[in-house]
Amino acid sequence: MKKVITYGTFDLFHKGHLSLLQRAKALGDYLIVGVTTDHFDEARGKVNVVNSVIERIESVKNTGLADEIIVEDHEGQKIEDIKKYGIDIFTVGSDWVGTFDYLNAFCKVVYLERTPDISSTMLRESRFQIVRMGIVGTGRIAPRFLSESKYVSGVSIVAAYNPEKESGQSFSKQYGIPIYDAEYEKFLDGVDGVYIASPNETHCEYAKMALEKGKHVLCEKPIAFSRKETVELYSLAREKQVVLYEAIKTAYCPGFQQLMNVAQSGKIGRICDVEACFSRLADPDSRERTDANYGGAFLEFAAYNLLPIFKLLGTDYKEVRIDSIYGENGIDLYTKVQLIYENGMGTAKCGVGVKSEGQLVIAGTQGYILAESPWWLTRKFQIRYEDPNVVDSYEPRFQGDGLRYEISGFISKINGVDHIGYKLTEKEAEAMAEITELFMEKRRSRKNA
Ligand code: C2G
Repeated sequence: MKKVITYGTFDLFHKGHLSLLQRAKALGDYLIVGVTTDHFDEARGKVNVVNSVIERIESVKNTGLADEIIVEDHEGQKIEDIKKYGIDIFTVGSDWVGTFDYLNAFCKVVYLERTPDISSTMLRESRFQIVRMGIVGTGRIAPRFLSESKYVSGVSIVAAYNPEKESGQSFSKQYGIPIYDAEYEKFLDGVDGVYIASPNETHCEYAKMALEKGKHVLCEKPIAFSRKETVELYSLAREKQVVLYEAIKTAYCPGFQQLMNVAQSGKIGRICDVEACFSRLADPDSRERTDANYGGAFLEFAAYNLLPIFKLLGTDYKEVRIDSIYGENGIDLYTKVQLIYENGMGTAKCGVGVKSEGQLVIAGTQGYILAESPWWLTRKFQIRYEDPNVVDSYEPRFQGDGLRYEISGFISKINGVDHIGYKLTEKEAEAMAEITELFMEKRRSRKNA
């Protein structure tokens, strides 16, 4: 009996998939189809699959062509499967020519001609209209946003806005963005949504104006400096039926979600303490080190550090204490936020002029999780126990610089694929704004004293 194996995502199952399975089946007597898990797809950079793994398996099953269906959830599995199932032929579409030649050492590799003019990407784009996005602010992160958005289907960057004509124009030219505007209202008319990456103090106003015009908003942190403004922005978004997302990229990284899930799985017992630190010694002439009103360590890093605390201990803290070490110019070089809960505690340490170990430690009654720097991208983490010889290591894959996950989350929410926006909830964003407000008040009153 000749055994054939093939793999795929099979999202929005189409005639290209069907034809491939028919020809794969005809290559032998027994066909095994490996359907990728969501996690594996995310790990290999396919970030906006529409159908769930159950639905995708169902589509393959409905063809009646597969004698056996398995799931593919990690790299290296293909070799394992070939050995395990005694496979004679591995086959896949011609878009992969060359990639799987290494499997020739284990079985025969056949690339089947890909069906022209049909793909899941095309279907996703026709089913969901392409979201035309505009970039507000053309500074440091804008180019990263542009290059990362290329990995997300269903989004196109069509316009840029910057009140400073010269830098905005040269940015648009350099990156081939069709429309440039120095007038915000006009700029908004040409887009479905905006990515706000302008200076911190302008976020709230730009977001508000965009929401009022019924535009989706992905806004860099902090979205606003007070709880009230944040609540207002979210309720405006709800009223206008558009999506408002705060761009805290860690929240959308697949590894970070896995870390949160592992932490809550009971493996370390009850979670008692969450300690997160993120510091980067910024250039003394940079905005972070010189802008006494809107620069400093807290505004730069607190959102990342508070995220795991809120996710694991909730937003109903009992007490909060914020302490800073200030530079001569009044910016906070280092800020520590301590949150006390009924049954736990959290610490967030942020630095732009003080360096410390950038790690996330989650302490529980049975053990602890250690995610080393850069934990905010979460490429790896470990569970450690009393017995130092027992260590569980995790290495979630991570592509690019993480922005693609955030962009994809935003687009999925617009398309109604992610209904709840659980990766960063409104409640969490509001709790962050509450702490931000306290911090800003403290810094202001110190300045005035
Ligand atoms: N396919 C095809 N014609 C198309 C589209 C897809 O023949 N017009 C084939 C692909 O080449 C692949 C299969 O259908 O063999 C499934 O395609 P996808 O769902 O896009 O999965 P893919 O990302 O190609 O995964 O481990 C997974 C494998 O590497 C393949």
